[in-house]
Amino acid sequence: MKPRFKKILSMLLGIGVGVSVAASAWSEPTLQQVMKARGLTQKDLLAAAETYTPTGKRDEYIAFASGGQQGGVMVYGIPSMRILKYIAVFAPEPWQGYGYDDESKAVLAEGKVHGKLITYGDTHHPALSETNGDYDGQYLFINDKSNARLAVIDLKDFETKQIVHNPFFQSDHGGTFVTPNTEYVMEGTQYPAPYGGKYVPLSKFNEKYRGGLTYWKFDRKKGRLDKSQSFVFELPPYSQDLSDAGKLASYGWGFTNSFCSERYVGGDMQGRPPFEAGCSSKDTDYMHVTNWKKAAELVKEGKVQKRRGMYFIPIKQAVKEGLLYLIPEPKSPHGVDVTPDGKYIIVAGKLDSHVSVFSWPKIQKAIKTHDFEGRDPYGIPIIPMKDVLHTQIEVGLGPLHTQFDSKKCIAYTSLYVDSQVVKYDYCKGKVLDKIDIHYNIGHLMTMEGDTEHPDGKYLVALNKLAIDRFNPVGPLHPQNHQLIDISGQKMRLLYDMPVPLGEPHYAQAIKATKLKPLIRYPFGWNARANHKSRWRTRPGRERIVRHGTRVDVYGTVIRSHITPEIIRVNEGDTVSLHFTNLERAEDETHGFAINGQNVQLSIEPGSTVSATFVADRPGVYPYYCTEFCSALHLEMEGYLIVKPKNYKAQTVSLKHGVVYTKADYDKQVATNMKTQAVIDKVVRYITSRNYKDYPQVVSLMEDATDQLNFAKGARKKAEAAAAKGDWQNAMLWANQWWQYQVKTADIGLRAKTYLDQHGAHKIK
Ligand code: CUK
Ligand code: CUA
Repeated sequence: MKPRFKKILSMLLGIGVGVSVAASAWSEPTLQQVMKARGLTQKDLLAAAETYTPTGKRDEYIAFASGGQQGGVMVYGIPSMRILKYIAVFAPEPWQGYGYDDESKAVLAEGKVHGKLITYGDTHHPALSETNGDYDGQYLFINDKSNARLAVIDLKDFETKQIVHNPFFQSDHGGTFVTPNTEYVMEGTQYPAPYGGKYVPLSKFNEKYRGGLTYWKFDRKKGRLDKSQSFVFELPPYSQDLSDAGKLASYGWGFTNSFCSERYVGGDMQGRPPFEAGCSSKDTDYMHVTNWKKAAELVKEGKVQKRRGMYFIPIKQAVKEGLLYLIPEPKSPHGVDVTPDGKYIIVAGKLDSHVSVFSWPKIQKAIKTHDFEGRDPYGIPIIPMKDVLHTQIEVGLGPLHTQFDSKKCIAYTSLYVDSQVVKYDYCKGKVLDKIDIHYNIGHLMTMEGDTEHPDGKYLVALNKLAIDRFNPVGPLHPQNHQLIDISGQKMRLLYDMPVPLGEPHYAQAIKATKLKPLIRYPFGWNARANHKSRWRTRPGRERIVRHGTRVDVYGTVIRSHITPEIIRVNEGDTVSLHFTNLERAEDETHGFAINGQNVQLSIEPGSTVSATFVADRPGVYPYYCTEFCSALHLEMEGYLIVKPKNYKAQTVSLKHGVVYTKADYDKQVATNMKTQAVIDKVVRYITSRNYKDYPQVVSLMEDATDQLNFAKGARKKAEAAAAKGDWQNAMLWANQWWQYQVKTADIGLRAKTYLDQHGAHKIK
């Protein structure tokens, strides 16, 4: 902003203009001095230069990482590793009002398990929606392992829109993974259990306990998972683990591995050897190969029965129709990852020092020629491992998960026990490089690493332990995400990011340019449900409506007041507050908190947010805006007055505060006139530029116009009161007129600054 404007505005606001500090006597330290003082090496400086992101600059990739037991998703930029947001999913999050407003409570309620509200999640695998095998930046899915739930996040506003509970499963792990056009979202069980959570004694484990794999149909138009069009594969009570969807060559198929195909049930207190012994006694477990494309066709032809509101494919039917096969894989495997071309499936076994590379063409051939070595106890054909293996590569101890490079045949696998990442060529079966990780890596991710066209460039190691890496903060340590450069032949560690969240399992990173989130909502939007709110309220239409003991407050928020400022109800009333944010400017969210009611709302520009509670205790409850939104933010306040039952009102006139005179009024009006001159100047400046080319500025101008109209309204009231000699009200309304002017000027100057910074030019 031009100093002249700033100075005038500051004068009017009564704020002194800061005196700039005289040029300092000492000069900036040299690079060498900083290196010496902080003990940095040349290598450190290089890593710093590769990750440091100067103020105003943005990241090339955006990562979506599981928040683990925190039940949400963490969003950060790469390579800066700067955290941008925690998306609330399965657990309440007050800053976003998630779990505190009626709209998000409805989303959380969708995730009830047998009627119980669950307010945490154990999130493991985020999955970005795909179109033609590449991330499209539209949606994000994530699972809750402990409660067998999935959630849908819309990347238009980074909000959770839906939670679904699997009516069959008691846990899930092999989700979420999407098919190449997000036709389906895969969700596999982890711990076998009787379907639907029924009681069946453990002695009936083999007969009645089951695993499973659900293909949730995604309705992209609605942006919702459609339970009624989804199907579930019945699977044996092997502990199914991770999944991945086939792509290109293997399109139409899915892969899910398992551990504990021994079907062992522990019971240390019953004198039985523990699970860990019984679940790793055999040399191999099974990879499950499922044909979802053909299953979808059968569903379409009406050949699949429904159970629990979903299509259900019994093992028998799956075998008969050729939808399900097993392939032995080295014992207790973890990750199963399909290569970008879809030709290989890489399985890494925790207890085996190899990665096993299975060949899709060979698997296909075995299926076609009925090359089976037998059937499992449930009648599922078993394809001989040796016939479909491409190669096995000795990579190190505890291999878990695999990700891919932009370069052909190059993969990276995490080594949990060795605490390393190994880089290798899976076509030739050759190890190329290893790098030490600090400590115990679980998942790893490369940029767009799950797509048909990975970007390579960076790899993030998602580690289980931080141990002594950071400043100690008590026995519970932060997690550690390590950024590694993979653009060259040798991997190079660039950065350690401590994360004070739950255990990181998986993450995915997308090119930042693919994300196009909203800046503001359409007017009166219910952001959780993605439609207009029935409670939206236009300026000037605020009202309080009573129906029996229910009181609906149709309110608005805009700098710097909440309408209404006084809400009177009776003890025992059900109060439902509905606030619409009238702002159009970017980042003008207002908060709303009220004493003692567990209500904390985040009302983003354009949105309408509700909160309902019973006013069960008489009293006076201050409420206010919780976001520092303007100079008069603290004055964005009001009172909820809950009148006791049987209260006898006394008539007392509302008198408080200072008494004003004509002189006060005249002085205020003089100030208002000067302020108007500043506003006019700013407006002239903006309208003489090509401001209409900047949607940001256009919406700021709309906001400014609103405020100016409010100013006109207040001015009329001031002048009417002055005409009657009511100097008290004349002065107060004159002051309110000025408040609106100040907001107008503030918005106007923001628009002007934007134009100056974005090279707007004069128009003739
Ligand atoms: S899991 Cu945690 S490191 Cu749930 Cu994919 Cu492997
Ligand atoms: Cu709105 Cu502070």
